[in-house]
Amino acid sequence: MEFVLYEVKDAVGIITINRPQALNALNSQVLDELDEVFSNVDLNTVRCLVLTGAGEKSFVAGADIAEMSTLTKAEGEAFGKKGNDVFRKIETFPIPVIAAVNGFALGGGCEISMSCDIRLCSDNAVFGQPEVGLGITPGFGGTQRLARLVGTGMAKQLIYTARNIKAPEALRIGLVNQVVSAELDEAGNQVKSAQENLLATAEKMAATIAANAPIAVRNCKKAINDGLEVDMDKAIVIEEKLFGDCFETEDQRAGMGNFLEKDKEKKLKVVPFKNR
Ligand code: CO8
Repeated sequence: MEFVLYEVKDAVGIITINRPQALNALNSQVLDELDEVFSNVDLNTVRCLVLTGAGEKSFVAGADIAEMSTLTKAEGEAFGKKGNDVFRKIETFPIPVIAAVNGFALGGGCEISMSCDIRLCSDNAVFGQPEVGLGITPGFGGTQRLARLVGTGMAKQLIYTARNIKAPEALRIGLVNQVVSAELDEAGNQVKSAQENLLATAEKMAATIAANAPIAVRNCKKAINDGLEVDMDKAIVIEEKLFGDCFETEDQRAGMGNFLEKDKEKKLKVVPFKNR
């Protein structure tokens, strides 16, 4: 692959969009490669993913403006669908995906981060939906996911004004879960850059998630995602079914067994997912 890197550390997969010469902008090839990487994640061994961008400056500076500049209406719609299909795949991917947003997350960059389950960002991150300034609407789910994440009024304000916001404001409005700065030692010397610390924080969170019961974690993601699309009466039925689905699994037996046996480490002795 030319533009997407994939690395596995224990049960955590790290996907890096690697097109720094264009600030990791999403062209068709990047979208195709992302689709392929997600299709090839070994779900028997990997339990959580981290998605990030190469370099310190940019997570993803949007869809590729040069590629989009000459599209016809039909081609524009098809390009939107291409991105939406990949982003929906991320959103509904069986295991959690953490976006580690290092720098610019504009347009399609903000949108791909919103298709992830959790967003962590470095303190130099900049979010925005600048599309109306380019004569288009957000086209990779921004009009839908931003409103769901930060509320209709704030989403409309950000999208209509095309104003970029910095990490502290993104945190304040609930667009990101956490802002990560450089790690300093007691003397104030930098131990890790914000980018390094961001990745370390994301990997640590992913490892924590990966150490929990995998069937339960998957069912939580599905329950939250599917439940948000229906009314509460239907939503609690979705939860009941996924809750029930956990029983008689090794996850549940081991998880509750550890508690009852007063296992000091309280570590889940869960089997690989394929042995379910
Ligand atoms: N597309 C293509 N190339 C890009 C993009 C992009 N989105 N962003 C940056 N680049 C390229 C630049 O052209 C430049 O290339 P070169 O060195 O060959 O000239 C290189 O990356 C470095 O960029 P800059 O020199 O501009 O770097 P600066 O530090 O001066 O500025 C910015 C950084 C502020 C991030 C600036 O690059 C910028 O404004 N980029 C565009 C941001 C943007 O508007 N993004 C939204 C795009 S629209 C979108 O994402 C819609 C998604 C839905 C699509 C639906 C399709 C139907």
